[in-house]
Amino acid sequence: MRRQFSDQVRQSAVVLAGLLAVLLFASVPPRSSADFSAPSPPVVVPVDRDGVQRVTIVVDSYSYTPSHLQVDVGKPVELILNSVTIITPHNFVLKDPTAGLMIEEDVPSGKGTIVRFTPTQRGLFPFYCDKKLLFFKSHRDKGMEGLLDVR
Ligand SMILES: [Cu+2]
Repeated sequence: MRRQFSDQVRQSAVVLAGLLAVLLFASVPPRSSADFSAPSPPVVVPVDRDGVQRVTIVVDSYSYTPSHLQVDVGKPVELILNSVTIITPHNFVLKDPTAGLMIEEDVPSGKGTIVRFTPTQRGLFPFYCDKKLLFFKSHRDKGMEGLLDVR
């Protein structure tokens, strides 16, 4: 009798734990571009005399400034990423294989990096820093992300 009772308790505990796990899992939505509310209006990247859409982005912990960019489709883009951090390394990740964009560039502390590409599809493309220290939150989770609006 006693054993039966403890078995029942154990079974209930397992069922409860399962339910809890399902609830926890279900309450974490998948990340998408819709999760990032970019500051509006976007910075319209100007076209230089050489036909390149060129903009300088300040890379800091944990931000890109500006973080919301608007560019024209089919014209080359040049992002001049200037890090102003003293120690923390960052990077710039913009990946959308269907749009032919597979960018992952390191931005070492206190240094500059230039990212060049030509967008061939219109759309909203999130970019972010995926650096992360041990068990801490990723830089993206700390707000280090932005949005490229290709029109
Ligand atoms: Cu970072």
